[in-house]
Amino acid sequence: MTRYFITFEGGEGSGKTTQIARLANHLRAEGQEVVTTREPGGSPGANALRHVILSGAAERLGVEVEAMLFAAARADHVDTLIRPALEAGKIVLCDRFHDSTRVYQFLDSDLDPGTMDALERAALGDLLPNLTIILDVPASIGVERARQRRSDHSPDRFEKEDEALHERRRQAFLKLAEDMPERCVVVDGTQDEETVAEEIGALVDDRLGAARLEALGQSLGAGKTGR
Ligand code: Z5A
Repeated sequence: MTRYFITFEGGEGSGKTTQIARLANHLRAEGQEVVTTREPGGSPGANALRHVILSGAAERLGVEVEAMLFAAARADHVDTLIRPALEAGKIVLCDRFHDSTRVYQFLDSDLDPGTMDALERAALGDLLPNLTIILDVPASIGVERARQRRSDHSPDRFEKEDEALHERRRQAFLKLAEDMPERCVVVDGTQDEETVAEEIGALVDDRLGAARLEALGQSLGAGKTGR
């Protein structure tokens, strides 16, 4: 059993939901226990907040309150679903996580970065993803994909925003990857679905192999010192 936490990030329509489903199938076929989830939401408490946030009901309260609501939803999600699944040795795949708050709430806002750090500490404690896959597509492609898929419902609070802002967010995700190359890997989401899935499957197999070797090394080391 390999306890491992993978988050997927990127703009809307970048293919996160599609690729999480494909990666879950790939890992389950290898015999792994996998939990898939998403933010905002993923637990009953967080799902109640998802509706408040995406309907736009909280928008007039300002970006700081919205950031707090995302953090409150995340704290419930981490405590009731993510941490228990990891402690049970499962692999958790999560559609968006704390990097989305960094990009969506803190980019272009005059919020104090100290607020962001405090909210992250409160929601995450010492939990960080082992791997973050950033699906990169130009905003024009992502927005168009989301628009086509949406034919039967009106755009939510974030889908209404203009393409230039979505493009700035894309650049902010790329900057996160540049700043944290160990944790964040950028995958070209403009490739066809199958090619993206193969690239992600190979990347995750590699990382899981390395994590198992490291865990084995640690247990052998502990065995030696325990003698
Ligand atoms: N938000 C925030 O502000 N702060 C936070 O802390 C968090 C979130 C956690 C949640 O929206 C919103 O909350 C989000 C940020 C904000 N808003 N925005 N923008 P959501 O959960 O409703 O949706 P989303 O996260 O933005 O994802 P999405 O729009 O559902 O897209 P996706 O999951 O990345 O893509 P998809 O559903 O897999 O694919 C979209 C379409 O493209 C679909 O028809 C696919 O069949 C198609 N597709 C997928 N892959 C391909 C390829 N490779 N080629 C062609 N077509 C493809």
